[in-house]
Parts: sequence; structure tokens; C-alpha cells
Amino acid sequence: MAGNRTFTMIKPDAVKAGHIGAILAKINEGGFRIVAMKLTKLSAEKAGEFYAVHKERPFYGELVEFMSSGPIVAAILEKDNAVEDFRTLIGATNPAEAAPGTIRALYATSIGENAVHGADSDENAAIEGNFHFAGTEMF
Ligand code: 3AN
Repeated sequence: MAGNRTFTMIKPDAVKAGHIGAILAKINEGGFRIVAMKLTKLSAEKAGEFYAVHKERPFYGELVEFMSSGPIVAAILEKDNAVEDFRTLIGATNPAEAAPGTIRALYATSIGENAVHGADSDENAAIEGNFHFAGTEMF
């Protein structure tokens, strides 16, 4: 059965460009409830740990540098079928291929700086949510 929580980050490019409010509005309009949320900044070490699954990919260094370059918004979101529905709402990894109206089509500038992260499985959503939030910060 599909789980009802996912994990997202509004990435440094979108925070810097002033898109936090617009992206949160899309998230609300998409029917997601915010369970946990914070404005924070990842150290290079923390970003490296978060993206450890991509360690062998050629863009890993660039990704870690970008994700630790400025503040992000981390959040846990709740909705039926949350992981899949959120990935539909954000669109393809490459904004050039993202469906019209999706968050990445609207706010991402490149495949590397693509405005938002969305967990890719229920298992990773739980791991990533617990990476950023204590149980007492989830409501
Ligand atoms: P998604 O974020 O859509 O799940 P993944 O898991 O393939 O995509 O990639 C994780 C992150 O790595 C992306 N959000 C993006 O920032 C970065 N990334 C992915 N592919 C590339 C690439 N070809 N060049 C640079 N950065 C990339």
C-alpha cells in the first residue's frame, strides 16, 4: 500500500530567487498537508551524507556544493499516495522535460539546479524526513 508521507526540500536556487511562497502555494493547492517544515542550511558534510546514494555519479561533487550553497526549506508532506503524487506535482528532474504547470517547469533553471527535491520511495521519504526532523518537530 502506498504511504501517505513524502519529504521535500526547496533547493538553494529557488530560495534565493524568492520562490518559497509560490512553491508552498503549489504544495497546498496540490492537496498536501505540511507535517514538518524549517528554513535551514546544509553543511557540505550533511549534504554529502544526504546524497550518499549518488556518490559514484559524475555530478555528485557539484550537487553537494550546490545543496550546501545557501538556505533550503525542508518539509514533510502528507497526502494519500504522497510520494508518487508529489513527484507528479514537481515534474521531471530536467526542467526542460517537466510537464507544463509543474513546480520544476515553473521554477527550475537546469537539471542540477532544479528548485525542489521529492523523495523517490516511501522508505526514502521516512529516512530523509528523520534525517532533518526530530519526532517532536512533526505535527
Ligand atoms: P530527482 O531529484 O528527480 O529524484 P535524481 O535522484 O536522479 O533526480 O537526482 C538527484 C539530484 O541530482 C537532482 N535533483 C539534481 O539536482 C541532481 N542531478 C541529477 N542529474 C543530474 C545531472 N545530469 N547533472 C547535474 N545534476 C544532476
